[in-house]
Amino acid sequence: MKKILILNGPNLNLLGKREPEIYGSQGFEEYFESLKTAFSSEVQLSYFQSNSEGTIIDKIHEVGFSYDGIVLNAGAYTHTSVAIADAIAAIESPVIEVHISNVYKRESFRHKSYLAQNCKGVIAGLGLMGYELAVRNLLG
Ligand code: CA2
Repeated sequence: MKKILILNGPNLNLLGKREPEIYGSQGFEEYFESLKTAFSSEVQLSYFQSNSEGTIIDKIHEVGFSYDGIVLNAGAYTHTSVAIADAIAAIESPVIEVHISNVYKRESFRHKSYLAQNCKGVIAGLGLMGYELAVRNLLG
């Protein structure tokens, strides 16, 4: 069975609790359970969230040579982290960058991604559905 990791970065543990007008009202754990059920016959989905840059990098290294893909929402580290960009470049698994909000409709500092050039693709602004679309793409 194929294996895909969904990896969320800083503050995404607050989903559903704050700023519902930007990020929606559903918590990620609840959404992840429905995703896991929907894909249960096709892929082993796992989920990890961290607020720390180093922990996110460790997780990328841990799965990046054995998993069939990573769906990564690195949160604000997207716009700042050369270290996460380097980690993505160093692994073999394809990575799809996902953003819940349309970062291009927001502040200009959110328009820059250090990660995108090392990713298979980028999805932004489609809400939580972006994670499902990314998983579908990684399954081929
Ligand atoms: O749109 C996205 O998915 C973002 O990656 C979310 C990040 C933001 O820094 C990026 O520019 C775009 C922030 C995540 C914060 O999540 C919250 C969720 C609920 C309440 C407060 C923050």
